[in-house]
Amino acid sequence: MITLFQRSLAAFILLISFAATAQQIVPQPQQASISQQRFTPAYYYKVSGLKKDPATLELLSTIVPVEGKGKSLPLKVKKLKKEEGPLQRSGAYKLEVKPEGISIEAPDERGVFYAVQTLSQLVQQGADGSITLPEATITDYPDVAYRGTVEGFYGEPWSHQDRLEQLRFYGKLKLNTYIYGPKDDPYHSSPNWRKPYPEQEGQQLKEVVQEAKRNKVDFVWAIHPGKDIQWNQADSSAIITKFNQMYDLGVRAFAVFFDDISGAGTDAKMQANMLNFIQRQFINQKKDVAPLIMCPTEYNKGWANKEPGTYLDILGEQLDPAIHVMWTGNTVVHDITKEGLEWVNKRIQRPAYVWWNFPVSDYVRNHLLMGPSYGIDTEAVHDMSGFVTNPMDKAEASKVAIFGVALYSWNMKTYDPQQAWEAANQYVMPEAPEAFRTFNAHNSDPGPNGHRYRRDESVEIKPYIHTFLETYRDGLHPSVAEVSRLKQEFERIAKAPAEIRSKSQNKRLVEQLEPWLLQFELLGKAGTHTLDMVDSRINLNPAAAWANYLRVEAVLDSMATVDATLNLNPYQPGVKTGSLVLTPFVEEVFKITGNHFLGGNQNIASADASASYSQSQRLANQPLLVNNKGIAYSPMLEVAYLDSAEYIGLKPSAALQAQALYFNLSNNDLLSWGVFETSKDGKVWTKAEATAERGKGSINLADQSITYVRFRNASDKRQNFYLKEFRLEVKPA
Ligand code: 14T
Repeated sequence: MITLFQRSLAAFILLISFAATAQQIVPQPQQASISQQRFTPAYYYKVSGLKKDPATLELLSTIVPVEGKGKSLPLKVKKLKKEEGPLQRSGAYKLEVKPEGISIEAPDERGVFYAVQTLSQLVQQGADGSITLPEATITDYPDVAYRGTVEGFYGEPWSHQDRLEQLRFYGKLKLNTYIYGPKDDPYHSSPNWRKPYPEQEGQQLKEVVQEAKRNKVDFVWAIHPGKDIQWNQADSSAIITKFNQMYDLGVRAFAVFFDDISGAGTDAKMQANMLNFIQRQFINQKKDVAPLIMCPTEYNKGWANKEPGTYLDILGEQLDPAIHVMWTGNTVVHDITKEGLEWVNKRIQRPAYVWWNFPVSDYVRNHLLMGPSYGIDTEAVHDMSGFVTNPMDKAEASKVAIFGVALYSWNMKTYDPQQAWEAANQYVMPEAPEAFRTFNAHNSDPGPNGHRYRRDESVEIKPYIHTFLETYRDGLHPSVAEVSRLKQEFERIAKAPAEIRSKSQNKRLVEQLEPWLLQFELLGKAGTHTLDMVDSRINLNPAAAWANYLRVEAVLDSMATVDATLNLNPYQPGVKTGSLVLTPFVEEVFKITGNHFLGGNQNIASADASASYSQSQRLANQPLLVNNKGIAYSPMLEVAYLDSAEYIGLKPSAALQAQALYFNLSNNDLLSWGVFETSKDGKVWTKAEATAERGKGSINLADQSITYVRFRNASDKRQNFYLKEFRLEVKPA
């Protein structure tokens, strides 16, 4: 028999091992044995073998004590002896942590730096500043040689500060590549690719290059000359000259992009000639620059000429084998599959350098892409030479997706998109991980778009939403349990933005999210009111249901205002949140409930409109205002008219009882040509006695249980008036 004590002991042990896994190394090392027990280093560490790399030494000094008097422990850094296999890769390392000392072996400085980054994740600091370490033996190396990002989107390029912070982030996650190619930098592309950067821009790029070096990231400067390139000696020299200028700023890695161009620049032979020329005249001449990278014009299968011997085959045959060729997959924005890569690799005769167009949002600028990095094949390790993601213009917000790419490209076999995303939420916003997770879970799908690229969103809540809607659409009440499950989520949503704003230390991230935080908070409120509304109906409390209906309407109005006034770009202006599941849910439940109160059916676009009752087309199209003052036509500025026998009226459903009609039609002899009438069924009409002063007055309708009210032109000719007020005061039945 298992005693309660045994059970809680088991739970306790489970908790410990969970805590241990929770502080795993990211990205996951290839081989690691890390002890559960921790020790406190007895003395400071005497470092040897790091003289030539002051940046890494400085980093190390922030992790373990490296200065002191008297006894010390050894921390030995050694060049990894001619070892075969993956440990020869740039960034590989062996790290051994023992109470007697620490040893690091690596084939290059990047490997040493990565060992120190791993060490920084092993170390724990007590409140008193003392540190502990676990015994550990780690053998680690990257799966993909080039890993990182390509700042390759259209729109406002990242800021200087954003870039510096990104590079520090990459260093920690063992990403080694940042390709610089913002489409809207005029010195990267036309018109100014031939010109040197102005003093200030050049200076800033120099700083970025320095920060990249400190973090062992290759800063790859890309040129985009294809829009107006001339295939002549002058433009070949212009590229070399520009590359030399960038070399003088410290750049040691280069790329040439031929994407998104038309005309003469798209010629494969000319491109290959030019690139081979750069390879000979520049890359091979400098002894210290990384392999050249090119982005082809036909950079995805959808755009590729499939005829043998065409564009991609020409590059494959003619391009110097040392040059890397980028590839976005089967379409511009697509999952990355092994089969897809095999297809292109055959043609370009080398493993493609993947340019993954996620989480870039330049084609859906009203959305954020905060979901997991999934749809990248974990079997494709041998089919790619590099893997970079094209991020959002919001650098900080892109960290969630980039984190996933770091884990994927370092250790592909163990990559799990969901796990990586959970860890990313923690890593990117440690002060409010749950709120951030909630936000990200409902801000991931780009919405309908030209690339037909969609992402999961609101995955956990989706099944509940579906059963709820199926019931509610049939005019039935969802279960109380269902309502409260959904309400819980919307309450979480309503609270998340305030928590993120108040707790996150990352002000830049919060700033980039802000329009969406605002919208998300409103969505939380709209959803909460929506479920209160349904709850009131389940509890047969129509007055509360109506009050909540009006609250939902008010919040949806605010959401429309946010969407219409923030993030005003000319492409996809506005702010969409929860757009795949939650916002449509709120809107549909609102509409169904509107139909219940106001009449009409779901074929009519807006429930409000279905309450209007008027056969003059112009008046029937006039929008209605529904609020706690009742149901009213929104006032018209221009002259309104009714032809003989035409009418203007309102017909809420039986769920609302008419209390009084308030009218102001601003016509001196209104009652000489027109008549107010009421009806229960829209067939039999009764004249309602009214008095009016200059066309203004009211009619008491309480206790008559009527649903139709109208004002009819009883004369034989057209009559003009002003629609200043036509409002039915209502009460839920
Ligand atoms: F170079 C390519 F690999 C590439 O993806 N180019 C652009 C890229 O800069 C952009 O951020 C991305 C996402 O919008 O798609 C490419 O740009 C396009 C794609 C189109 F389908 C530009 C126009 C298009 F019609």
